[in-house]
Amino acid sequence: MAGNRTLAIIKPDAVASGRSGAILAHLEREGFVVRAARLVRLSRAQAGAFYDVHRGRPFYDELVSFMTSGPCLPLALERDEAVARYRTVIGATDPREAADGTIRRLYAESKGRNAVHGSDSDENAAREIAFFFPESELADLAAT
Ligand code: IDP
Ligand code: MG
Repeated sequence: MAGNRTLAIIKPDAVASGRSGAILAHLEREGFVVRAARLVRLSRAQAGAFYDVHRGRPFYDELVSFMTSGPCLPLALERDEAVARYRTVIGATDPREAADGTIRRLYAESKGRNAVHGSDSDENAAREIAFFFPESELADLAAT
């Protein structure tokens, strides 16, 4: 079904500070179901390719360095209106601008080290999920 999946990444700051469990619990409380998960230490080439849309921006090198600084936890998540609902739950990119109770407000350190990634469209969600997970690794919820 279109529009029901998004790609989340619990970023290296949140994994290193032991917030992965709290963030995952927050997402599950908000109705997201985990279809796939993998702890991964990205190479510079992988992080650069994932964030290729930002290549040339002033924060690009900082972003690639941060995303390769330790393991991160990509998650393929499912619920209705997944992209829009997830963006609401995580809040604005800069935690100082994120609404009270959002994941970035609760757990992010700064605009760069901001705890979580989220897809920004259904098209990018499909591309980003495929970047980390072959379709065959997405758990079939109907079979559980
Ligand atoms: P998003 O993660 O809310 O979609 P984007 O604008 O797509 O935000 O930026 C991607 C990531 O790049 C952000 O989550 C953040 O980690 C980093 N980033 C964006 N803008 C800045 C900045 O001004 N300074 C440092 N890092 C930034
Ligand atoms: Mg973005």
